Amino acid sequence: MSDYLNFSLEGKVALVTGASYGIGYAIASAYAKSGAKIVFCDIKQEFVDKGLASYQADGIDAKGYVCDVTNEEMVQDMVKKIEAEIGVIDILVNNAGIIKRIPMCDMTAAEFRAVIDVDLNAPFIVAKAVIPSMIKKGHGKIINICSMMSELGRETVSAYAAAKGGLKMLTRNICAEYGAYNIQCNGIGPGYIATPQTAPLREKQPDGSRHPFDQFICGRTPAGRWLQAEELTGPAVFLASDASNAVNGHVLYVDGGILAYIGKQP
Ligand code: NAP
Ligand code: GCO
Repeated sequence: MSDYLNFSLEGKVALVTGASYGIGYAIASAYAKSGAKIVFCDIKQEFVDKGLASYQADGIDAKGYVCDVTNEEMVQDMVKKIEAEIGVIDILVNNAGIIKRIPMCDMTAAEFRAVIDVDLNAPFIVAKAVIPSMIKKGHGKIINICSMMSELGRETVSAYAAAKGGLKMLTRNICAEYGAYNIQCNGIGPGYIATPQTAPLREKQPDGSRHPFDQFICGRTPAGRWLQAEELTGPAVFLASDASNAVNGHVLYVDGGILAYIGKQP
């Protein structure tokens, strides 16, 4: 079969950061089912252990490392260990991320920096750690998990939007700088996904009614619902496979149509 229709990840090593649960877990699981060897990291051993137990329960043989992706020394050490123990990383998904929902003028510079550190500096650090071996190997796939906030702003998420907007441009710049080495760097821009990160936006109100944001976002989404992390996996496998070798510097929005829609008339 020609590479153009090769969606398999057979024999590839995939590192997904922050993949003990949530979107990272869904993507890593889909990669395993497409034939890849899965490696993931999380900031705490307890979350790595929980993640390993989940992967095992799903019949997935994953390897987990404790690594704070904002710490360049830890990242460099982790990548060296992965290369020695598993093999050169063919696919990197920069998934680890945090958000702080604070009105900008109430946010401290330290809080702003903390979000930028995980959501923008860390993808730079991890990509920089894996690219040299990808160049030597003659190919590589880097997928950065962007956001609606790579394109849109909203109240209380200034740091997160700045980071995710920057991540879109980092994606394009890695494409520009390393496309010549057969490295494709693309983004996935999820819409609103039901994960622990968005749980506060879906919490039932004291009177049992839906959270106002829950109602708002369903009205802003043509699909009329929150998306599931598993709905990102097909696009994630495509961008990790040879089928996307001519796709580079692109952010694929998997948002149920939010970016195309002005919103339901009240
Ligand atoms: P999540 O449930 O909060 O999971 C985030 C993961 O990142 C956790 O495993 C977390 O580990 C890990 N992490 C955080 N800081 C880290 C660090 N310094 N080093 C290593 N791991 C770290 O988030 P999610 O909803 O799955 O989102 C995953 C990615 O998708 C994020 O980049 C997020 O911005 C993006 N995204 C989410 C949505 C959505 O609607 N959910 C939409 C668009 C984009 P700990 O638990 O140990 O902190
Ligand atoms: C928020 C949400 C969003 C999602 C996602 C949307 O507070 O608006 O957390 O930012 O996480 O990034 O694409």
